[in-house]
Amino acid sequence: MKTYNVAVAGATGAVGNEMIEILEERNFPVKNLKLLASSRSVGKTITFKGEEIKVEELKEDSFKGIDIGLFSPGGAVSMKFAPIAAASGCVVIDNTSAFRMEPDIPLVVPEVNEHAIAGYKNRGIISNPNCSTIQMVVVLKPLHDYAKIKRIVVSTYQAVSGTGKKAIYELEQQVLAIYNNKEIEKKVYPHQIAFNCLPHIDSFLENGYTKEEMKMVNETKKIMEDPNIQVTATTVRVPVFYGHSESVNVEFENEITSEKARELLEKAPGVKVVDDPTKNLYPLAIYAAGKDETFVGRIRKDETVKYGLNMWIVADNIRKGAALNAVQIAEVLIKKYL
Ligand code: NAP
Ligand code: 3JN
Repeated sequence: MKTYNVAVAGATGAVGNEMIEILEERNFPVKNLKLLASSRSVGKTITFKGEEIKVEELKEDSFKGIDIGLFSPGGAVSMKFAPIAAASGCVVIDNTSAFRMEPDIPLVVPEVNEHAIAGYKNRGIISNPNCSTIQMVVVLKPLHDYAKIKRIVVSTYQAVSGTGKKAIYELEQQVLAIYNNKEIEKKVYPHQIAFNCLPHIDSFLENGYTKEEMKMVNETKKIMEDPNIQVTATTVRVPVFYGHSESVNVEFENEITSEKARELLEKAPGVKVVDDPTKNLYPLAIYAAGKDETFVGRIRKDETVKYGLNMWIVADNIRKGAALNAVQIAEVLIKKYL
């Protein structure tokens, strides 16, 4: 079997760590694995397939001989290093928002628009969408193909792991401090996150929305290849460690019953329907954590419009929302293109 030299940039982070685990779990044909992070991490080691690999500093010459670069070092770092890596012949799969909306860079969720991967040839870069967008489009694509979506109204309930390792620590520490009657520390979020919900993810824009909300609006249209789908979003951070949940209201051009939607989703790739209210069964973040599928339930008619549905969508934001989706793209890349 052909094997590949793979580099993970951002290897010590929440997403990078998960990418390394998923490469091992899925037995990705790795010849050599190079682990890259900031100068702060030089000297650390990470185990891959029983071997301790030293973390190196991400530098301009890091990509000589590398075939595939899995990037999650933050937007500014990707903006600088992804083109350098691509120029040295490496195909970059980038988890940041740096290139997502560039017209000649594919933005890919394999279950939805796998064919777009061919566009890696343009600039040697493929973008991985935002986690909240990924889990929503995996579920909505089969429904769009059947009944054509007119409008989506989504509210998210996003886990702290979406903000990285420091935010996971902040929630743990705040919970401990509150139980021990101590002052909480706020370093990552502007307000207490323990036992609270913050309607604020990423920075605010002039239109009153946050960047996270506008990522959902714009990325959905690009991935679904339909600029006419109307999307409006409210993104909320909740005190959950892993697993983003979403309340999604969809209005369609054509008729679609909740039974038909359930039938389509039972067959949809990467989707698992968990929808039996008589047994209190619906998707939950605590069960989605560590899983590959995107879970959907509470599928029901929106009784206020002619053709509409409401549903509840949950996925592991670090797996399907980031690392797994990136590795799935790499799998298609080696199978069909490299
Ligand atoms: P994290 O846990 O804070 O990890 C950040 C990683 O980037 C660490 O490995 C860090 O290395 C590295 N890094 C930071 N500055 C660097 C530099 N100047 N040069 C090289 N490496 C550098 O964050 P995360 O949750 O893994 O997220 C990382 C990025 O992935 C985010 O900024 C975002 O763009 C993207 N992301 C995407 C999704 C998605 O929805 N697809 C979800 C989450 C995150 P050190 O440990 O050495 O500091
Ligand atoms: O907050 C979340 O739940 C997901 C966060 C994603 C994220 C965090 C920092 C920077 C992104 C992203 O993927 O859109 C970025 C970014 O690259 O803009």
